[in-house]
Order: sequence, then structure tokens, then C-alpha cells
Amino acid sequence: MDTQIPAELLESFQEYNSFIIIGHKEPDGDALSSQLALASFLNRKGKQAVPVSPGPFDRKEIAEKEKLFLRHIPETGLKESTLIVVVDCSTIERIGYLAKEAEGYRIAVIDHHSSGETFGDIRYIDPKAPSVTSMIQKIIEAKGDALTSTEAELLLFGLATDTGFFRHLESGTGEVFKSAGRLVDAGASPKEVFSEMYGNRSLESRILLGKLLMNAESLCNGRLVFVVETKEDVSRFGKNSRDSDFLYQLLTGVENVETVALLRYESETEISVGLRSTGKVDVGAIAKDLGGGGHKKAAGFSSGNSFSEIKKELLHLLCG
Ligand SMILES: [Mn+2]
Repeated sequence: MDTQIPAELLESFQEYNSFIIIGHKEPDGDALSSQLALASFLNRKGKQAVPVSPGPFDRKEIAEKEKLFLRHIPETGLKESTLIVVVDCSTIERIGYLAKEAEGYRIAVIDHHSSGETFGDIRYIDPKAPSVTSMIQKIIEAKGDALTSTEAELLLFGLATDTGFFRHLESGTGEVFKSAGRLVDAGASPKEVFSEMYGNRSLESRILLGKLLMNAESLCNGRLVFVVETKEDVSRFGKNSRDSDFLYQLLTGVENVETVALLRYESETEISVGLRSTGKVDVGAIAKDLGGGGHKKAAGFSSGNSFSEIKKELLHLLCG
């Protein structure tokens, strides 16, 4: 039985006239598409809805969308009549500096993460939802509204992002395909969404991929694959050449592998760690223990430790 949309949320979409729609920092296709589709829906209902994102828009497939977002909550002084909607965030920290700007507003949360802290005044949380865009689709369809083709395209983009173009879905998820079918009928093109997500990459991004693969390490009798993107890689190829989805796709396909860890130099004081599981290991729980978060099969955290210290930590947790 999936989670129903709280009546309070649907009522607030009627009652309020002004909405600020916020997604997480380092945005992805699910967060941004959820924001844009919900804003589009509310705007055509005669409301004023503004998408705000803390950025940065580093991921290649979303760079084009940056211009559609404000980077700060507009100072209108209308806190009482404005509802903030936070999407795809398990904690308020995920919206970065916007958390401070959001103080004093009423907040609704729409999210599908299984872990996190309770925040916000109205909460629509469905850990079974494959993406937040699928929850937004439910909201739009709840009152029998038809989707516009732009909304349908956005919603398919978000769904495709969080399901790895449907390859993370298991049996019993026929509903997801039925709702995807409605998106395609409403004008979304899987072909276009696919090339938006995976096409148009630089040759540098492929060379970086080759270099990372060359240096990938097999640990714990092959159960863990460990990849490091060094400071030198970042200065040679730039962060725009990153294509982690494709790297994970290749490495989770290695025989006997249970976890893939991708460590990347972000700055002198920060290394980001992405974790992917083929199913046996709950990387969401591991990331949470180390100060991050995510899902059972895809999670991450940031660390101030060195590459070798993080490696030691992960070996202890995953191979102990
Ligand atoms: Mn998501």
C-alpha cells in the first residue's frame, strides 16, 4: 500500500497563493525536475511559484537548467502567505545556506528517502516512491489534472535519473511503468530524456573514466571496488568531466562485487565519498554512520580525512 498524499498538503496548495520550491544542494535530475514540474503546475493554477536552488549545477545533464532557478529566496516580507516546499531532502541541511533564509516560513516536505530527520510542518514522505517526481506526478493527477508535455518531460527525466533509467527497479513495480506510460502519452520522449541524461559528453569525460578504471582497486576478495579521483585528476579534467553514474554502472557489473566506493577530491579540506551497493550491503546505513545519508543502494558522505584514512574506515566497515 503506498503512502497517500496528506490532505493537509493538498489543502495548502489551494490556500496559499505564493510558493517557494526548494531542492537540495548539488542538485540532481530528480530534485530539479520535481521543483520545476511542481512550480509549473501551481503557476498554471493561478498561483505564484518560484523554484530556488542552492546549486552548484555541476552535473553535465542539468547545467542547462541553471537559468530556471533563483539562488536565493526573494525578500518579499510575505512569510505568512508563502509556503516553502522542500523536495528530495532527508534533512534541512541538504538545502545548504537556504535553510537560514527559510527560517520563519511554514515548510512542507516532499521526499522519498528512508533515513533522515523529521523537519517541516507538513510532511509527505514515501520511501517506496522511486523518485520525488513520481510523488509530484501523483499530486498533479490527484485532482484529475492533465499533465502538460513540459511537465511530463520533466517528470520522466526525474524518474529516469533516480531509477538509472529503470534498471534499479525490481519486480512488483508495475505501477511505476504505468505512471511512466502516462508521461509518455502526455508528450515525454524516452529517447530525448535518454540523450539528455547520457549524451552530449566531452571526450575528456571518457578519458577521465578510463583513467579511473585503470586505477580501480579490488578489495575484500573482490567484494569492494575502490576508486579515487585525485586532486591532479580534478585539475587536469575539471569537475565538469565527472560522469559517476556511468562509472558506477560499469563497476557494479563486476563479478562478486557488493560495494563500489568512489572517493573524489573536492577541496583541500573535503573529500566526497559516493557508495553504491549491488543489494547485499546497506550503504545508506554506512553513509549515515559516517555523517552522510542516502538510500540502501546509493548513498554518500563528505569527509575531512585523507584518502587512506577513509579507505581504512571503509575496509573496517565493509570487510571486517
Ligand atoms: Mn530523489
